[in-house]
Formats: sequence, structure tokens, C-alpha cells
Amino acid sequence: MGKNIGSHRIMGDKRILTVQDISCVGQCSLTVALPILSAAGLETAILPSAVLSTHTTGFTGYTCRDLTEDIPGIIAHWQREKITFDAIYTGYLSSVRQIGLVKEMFTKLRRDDFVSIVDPAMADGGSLYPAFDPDFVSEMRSLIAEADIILPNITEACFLTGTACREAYDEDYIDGLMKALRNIGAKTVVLTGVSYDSNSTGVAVLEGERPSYYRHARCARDSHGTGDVFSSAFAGAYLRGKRVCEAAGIAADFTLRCMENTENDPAHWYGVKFESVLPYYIDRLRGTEGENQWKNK
Ligand code: PXL
Repeated sequence: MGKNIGSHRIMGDKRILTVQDISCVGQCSLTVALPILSAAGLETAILPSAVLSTHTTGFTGYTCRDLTEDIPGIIAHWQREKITFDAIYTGYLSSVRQIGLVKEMFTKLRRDDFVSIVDPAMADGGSLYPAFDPDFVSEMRSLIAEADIILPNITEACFLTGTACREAYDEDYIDGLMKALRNIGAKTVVLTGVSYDSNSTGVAVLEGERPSYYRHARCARDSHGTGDVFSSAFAGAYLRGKRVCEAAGIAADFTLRCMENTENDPAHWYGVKFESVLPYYIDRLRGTEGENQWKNK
């Protein structure tokens, strides 16, 4: 029998599990989450949902091996070894059954004060990613119902709540989307890519009763993989003890810098160059001051 790595913890050490795919090339999902969570100082365990040669947006002819079949054995082994986590953070999942297995992980692999963070990575720009269908959306709806914190973009929020996607919207529409997500069961909603004018964008948060909004500059060029950068940076900051709004502000500022670091490199269309911006992220985790102001209602 192996050594029990679930006990003998030093106070303050946190272990997080992140479940999402390995896109071997493309700077998204696990190739982004693992370095960012490690930079946050967290012991990071990974469970790959699938292995793809690249991500599925912009590349053609990519390979994909779904790893759903391996997951029950991995959960059972971790249970035998008494391996548990302070948090599970999920991103791109690759089958309906896998979503059910994530729910199992939430109950079987939790420590005291456990937090579940779900990025329902399945859609952007008004459409679902190529691999997904309505059955996947309805299973994802049942996963966010059990989550402590969810991190959808507006398209994902629309699919999850059955709301028509709009090009133009106002605060009432955004607040309505967040309330609808809460009615499904998610405890705290962090909604990304919320932009009320052409120069700025931001993050809307519904925690407790009052929505709040963090506005920041908008990068001229949209980039792929920024949702994963944001969610990973958020999870890292939150597990490092930042409050939800603080963690969302740090993640938004970091993501914007990663986009700015990439926007003048047209050959780099498939992801953001986040690596050289990690020192900025680490500095922000040490401090407490945000760069922009939160607006509370
Ligand atoms: O960044 C989200 C993402 C993650 N993983 C894969 C993807 C995408 C978005 O397209 O295709 C495989």
C-alpha cells in the first residue's frame, strides 16, 4: 500500500485539481492552467479530459482522444490512496458522461472547506464549439447547479439559461443573465467579456444579492484561449485567499496584459503569450490593490 498523501498537511498549503483537455499545441486548457496555478503557489494536480493535437478553433484536421473511460479508475485509485483536494476547477470537458464523473469527484475527492469552480467552456461568439450539442449543454447546466463559482462568458451564459444571444445589451440584460444562472443553482457567478462600450470591457460578478462590475481597457485584437487564462488566474488568486471580486480583477488585468503582449504578433493567432506576463501575476497576488475600480450597485 502507498503512503497516504492526503494527510500531514502544513497549514496554508492548498492542493487543487484541474480537469480539462490537453490541447498539445494552442496555449489553452491544461497547458495554460497548470503553469498559472503553479505560479500562484498551488500544488496542482491535473486530470486530462482528452488529448487533442491542437484546440478546435482555427485549426483543421486535429486529432482527439477522449479519456472518459480512464476517469472512473483514476477516481477509484485516488480514493484508495485517500487523495483529496481543496478545490476542483473544471474547464473543457469532452463528453456528457465525463460531466457526471466530475460531479462524482466533487463528492468523493473533497476536503473540508472544499470549493468547486466550473468554467463551462463550450461556446463563444454566439456559437457552441464544434464538439458540443444540446445534450452536452443540458448536462453542463446540471453541473453548474452544483458549483460554488462559475465562470461563463456571455455566450455560455445564454446557452445555459436558454436566453437569446444579443450583440448589444445593457446592465439589465447582464444582471438578468446572472440571476438566471443563480436560479439554476450556481452560488457565485463571474461573467466574463461584458462590454458596454467600444473602448472597454469587463467582468460582472453576482455574489450575494448585489451585482458588481469591473471595467477595464479593451484590447483591439480578440485572442483565443483568453477564457482559460482568466479562469486559471481567477482560480489561483481565489485559492490564494483573495475575495471573489479581487480575484476576478487580478485575473482580468492579467488576461488583458497577455492579450496586449500578443496583439502585435499576427503569426500568434492561436493563443496568448502569457508566459512572460507570469511575473506580473505573481506580483499582483502579493499585493492587495486593484488597478481599476469596482462598481457596486
Ligand atoms: O479554450 C477553450 C478550449 C479548450 N479546449 C479545446 C478547445 C477550446 C476552444 O476552442 O477547442 C480543445
